[in-house]
This record gives sequence, structure tokens and C-alpha cells, in this order.
Amino acid sequence: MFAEHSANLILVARRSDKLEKLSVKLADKYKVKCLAAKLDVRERPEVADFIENLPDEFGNIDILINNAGLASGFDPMQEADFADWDKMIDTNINGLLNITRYVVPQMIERGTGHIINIGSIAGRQVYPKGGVYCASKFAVRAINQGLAIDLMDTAIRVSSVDPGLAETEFAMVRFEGDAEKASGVYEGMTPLSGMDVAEAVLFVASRPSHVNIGDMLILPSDQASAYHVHRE
Ligand code: 8X3
Repeated sequence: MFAEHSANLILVARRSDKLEKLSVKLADKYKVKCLAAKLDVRERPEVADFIENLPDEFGNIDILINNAGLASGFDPMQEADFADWDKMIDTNINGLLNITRYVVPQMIERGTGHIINIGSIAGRQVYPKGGVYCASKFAVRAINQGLAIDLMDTAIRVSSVDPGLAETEFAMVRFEGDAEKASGVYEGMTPLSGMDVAEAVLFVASRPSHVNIGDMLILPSDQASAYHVHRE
């Protein structure tokens, strides 16, 4: 969606095959410059090296979208797997902090920039068996607020877009590929799509420079809160 609006893109993720294909497709279709790179946001030295050594034509990051994140597992806290907790905390909190910490000083130096964090309804309400995932998204909300305060006297804007139920690979990842459990999450209701969330992010990113959408809760019409979902 950003390519469609003529933004050049730096795309980073762990699955470089998918990323490479997407990058070639977008560059060709929308005539924008795309740089795709395999990067795990959890790996601080790699993040530092990547951001500090970007090719000149990609060196000015105007908009940073912190989207990398996951839920892993769905268990009561007293039974949950430490590995699931580590994955969520390292990606959703530390990964977001790693990238942000390296990109923001460059934005300050250039006097322009916008950080858009992808939060969640889970950063506002805690639901059963989601305690640590929710904690990680509460942290995103706190980081979003803290960064906005610390950057208030700069031209850098800080926003978060907080989706509810969105049908992406989210549930498949949470349930480790168990398709039945994953599709149950969206059963009888119409979830958001990735596109719905992308449209919200684009809206946030395209306000005039004196306007900042501090945070935006975006829910399916069938969802009223983390606990209230209308299912047919
Ligand atoms: C994703 C939304 O409700 O599945 O962050 O936690 S929810």
C-alpha cells in the first residue's frame, strides 16, 4: 500500500524468499525502489549493523513501521512454556526497541520522521491464557507513550495502530500450525484483514505534519472488546 503511494521501501523480515519476491513485485509494479533484507529484529548487533550501513539511497528512513511480533502459545501462566515467553518478549518488546533505538537518532539528526508501532487490543485488555502476549503488547503501548513524550520537542511523530482480531498468519503462529485451532479464532465472525490494518497505518502516516494520531484502536465490527465477539 505504501508502494502504491510512491514510497520507497526497506523490507526486513526473517523469511528472505518471501521478502525478495514481494520486493521485486512491488518495485516492478509501482516503480519504487525496494531493498529487501533478511533480518531478525531480536539480534541487536545485526540490527545495528544493518541500520548503520544502509546504502546511501536508502539511508534516510522517514517512516518506521514496527510490525514484527507474534503470539506464541495459549496456556495458563502457571503451565506456559518459557520458550514461548522468550520468543514474544524478545520479538515484541526487545525487537521493537532494537530497531527504534538505532533509527530514531538518525531521524532526529535529519529533523523528520514518524514511528508507527503495531500494538493490539491485547495491549489494552488482558484475556485468559494470553497474559504474557498481552504483557508484551501493554509494553508496546508504554513504549509508544514514552517515546512520544521523549520526542515531543522534535519533529518526530510516534503513533500506534492497535488491531483486534485480524486474520493473518497470527493464529497459525500462535497455535504452531494447528489449522483447526487457528481457524477457530475467527469462526462465525468477520475478522480484519492485513489490508484493513495497512489502510489504517497509511492514514496515520499521511496526516499533515502538525497532526499526530497518538493511537488508533481498529476492531472488526463483530468485536467490541477483547472479551466481546459476536459470532453467528
Ligand atoms: C491480536 C489481537 O485479540 O488475538 O493482537 O490478541 S488478539
